[in-house]
Amino acid sequence: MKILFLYPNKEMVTRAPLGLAYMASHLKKAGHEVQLFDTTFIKCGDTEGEEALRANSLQVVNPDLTKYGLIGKEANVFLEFEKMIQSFNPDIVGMTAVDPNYEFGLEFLNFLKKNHPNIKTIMGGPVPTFIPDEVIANDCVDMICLGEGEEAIVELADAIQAGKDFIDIKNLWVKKEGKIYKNFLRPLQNLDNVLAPDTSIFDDRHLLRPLGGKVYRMATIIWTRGCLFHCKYCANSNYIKRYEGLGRFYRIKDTKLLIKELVDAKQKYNLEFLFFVDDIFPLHVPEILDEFCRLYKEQVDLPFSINLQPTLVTEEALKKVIDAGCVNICVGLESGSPEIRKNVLGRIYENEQVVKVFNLAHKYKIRSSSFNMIGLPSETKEDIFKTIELNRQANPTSATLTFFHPYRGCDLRELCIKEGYFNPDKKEDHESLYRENSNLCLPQISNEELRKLFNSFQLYFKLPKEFWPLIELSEKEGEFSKYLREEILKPAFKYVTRNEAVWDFSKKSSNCSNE
Ligand code: B12
Ligand code: SF4
Repeated sequence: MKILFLYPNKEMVTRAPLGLAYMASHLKKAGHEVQLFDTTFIKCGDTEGEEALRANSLQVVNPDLTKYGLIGKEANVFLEFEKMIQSFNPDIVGMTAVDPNYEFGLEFLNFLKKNHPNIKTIMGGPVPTFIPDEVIANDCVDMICLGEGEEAIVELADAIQAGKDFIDIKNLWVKKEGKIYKNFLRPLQNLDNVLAPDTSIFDDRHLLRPLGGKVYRMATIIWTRGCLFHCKYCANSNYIKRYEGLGRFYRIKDTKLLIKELVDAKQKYNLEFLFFVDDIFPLHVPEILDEFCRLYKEQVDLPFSINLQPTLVTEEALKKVIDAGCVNICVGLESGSPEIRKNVLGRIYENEQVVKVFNLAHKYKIRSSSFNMIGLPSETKEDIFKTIELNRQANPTSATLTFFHPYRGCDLRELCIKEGYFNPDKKEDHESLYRENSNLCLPQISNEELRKLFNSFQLYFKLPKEFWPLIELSEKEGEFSKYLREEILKPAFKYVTRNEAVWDFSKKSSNCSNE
């Protein structure tokens, strides 16, 4: 069987979607052929790439990424797709969908069905998992996969190849002769049986990522699956409900298997850096952490980054990972208001806990980044200033900021629809705008106010408070504001952050080039 995966990604959001890579490994092992059509490096519209948007709002200072070939090719993306279909001639086209690429992806499946009605289509990922009825109702979608796909896609390919019926494969909903067969979910995967992801299906440029002012050959790694928390702005709150009774949601792959995968990947892709994107890096499981740190140092020995939940961090555990090579931590600070965290986000911790984690990063001289959101239900301007204040206290190297959007699967989506903050039927390209604009209509704060605070966030965060009246002045319309921002505030910001901007993780001893 020939399976063509489709990644209808908005331009320049690099980092390969590992779900497809895991399925590619399993399909290839079962003797099937796999290729990928990926739109990341083709110009698909006027939206700027993710890194350009982060740089525009002063969140990062990046080198010239075009020098690394990180640029969208000028081409008709549908003609490129058609060329791929003609040359590979797949039996199945399988698309992965997160909210921002769902509508865009449907355009490809519609195009495909018009020109090649016999090719079977299947969609997987968070979108079909959370709104299966809506997705399967599209004429261009023959099947959907709910939840994990490794076993289901192999069973499907095997069955089609053998000429067998495939209406009863667990995790799949299958359309046949006007009827939809809705199968149950299978138990959650034992991660020790999941093969290493085959990332060779992706363009090599997905490995090129800027961090701290330099570009590295950096792989995205996921060691665990699931999470222990139920934050209301995260899809995990509903994944947990879907998987009830089907096994433990938070799973950790055997450390030795993981290390073997990392050693192989380091060699195969000439990697310089590993970026662990686990929802929860297992810092809280001492025996597993000890084994990981020992084997990682002995066998992998690359600088790495992890995501941390502040309540799970102890100095002892963090020191262990730092000794093993961790040079960057990303911590979900999200909001500086304890009330918003508790009542809106369902994320309960004290401000002091967050500050403590960043103080540890400073103590051990590693880079740190906070994740923050603005534009939350019931969040006022004062609350946003609490987020700025907490970042000032914690003083991460960088503070990533996005507009909150109620993605499908998160509990807050229902609230936002019920309260009229968000109209899910408005067909706009809104889900991809989380770095540019809020798509909510909140009674307590206008979108214009939010945009201004978004644009000034980094200035309020990094500049001395004496500058704050000037920052506020610069938020007004007009030439003087422009002058203030470009000629006074930005140079001052550059001056203050000059020691923080450039890190060199290729050097073993010292990380920050200015130290
Ligand atoms: C790494 C990551 C990223 C990376 C890489 C993106 C990527 N496309 O993978 C970056 C940082 C770029 C990113 C960006 C964004 N992300 Co993100 N990301 C993740 C994260 C943490 C891990 C993804 C992963 O590798 N999972 C492990 C693999 C094995 O699982 P999987 O991807 O779900 O795939 C399995 C199944 O879904 C299924 N499957 C998937 N596709 C297909 C296709 C077929 C044909 C079949 C049969 C099955 C199938 O089989 C796979 C194997 O079991 C997840 C959270 C999570 N834990 O999954 C969020 C997550 C996917 N991201 C999310 C969001 C919202 C975003 C952003 C919009 C930004 C934001 N505000 O956070 C952007 C979107 C950009 C984009 N184009 O993808 C949400 C999606 C919610 C939704 N309703 O769409 C998630 C679920 C986070 C959350 N918990 O809420 N993300
Ligand atoms: S936001 Fe993070 S900690 Fe909270 S449920 Fe999602 S992955 Fe877990």
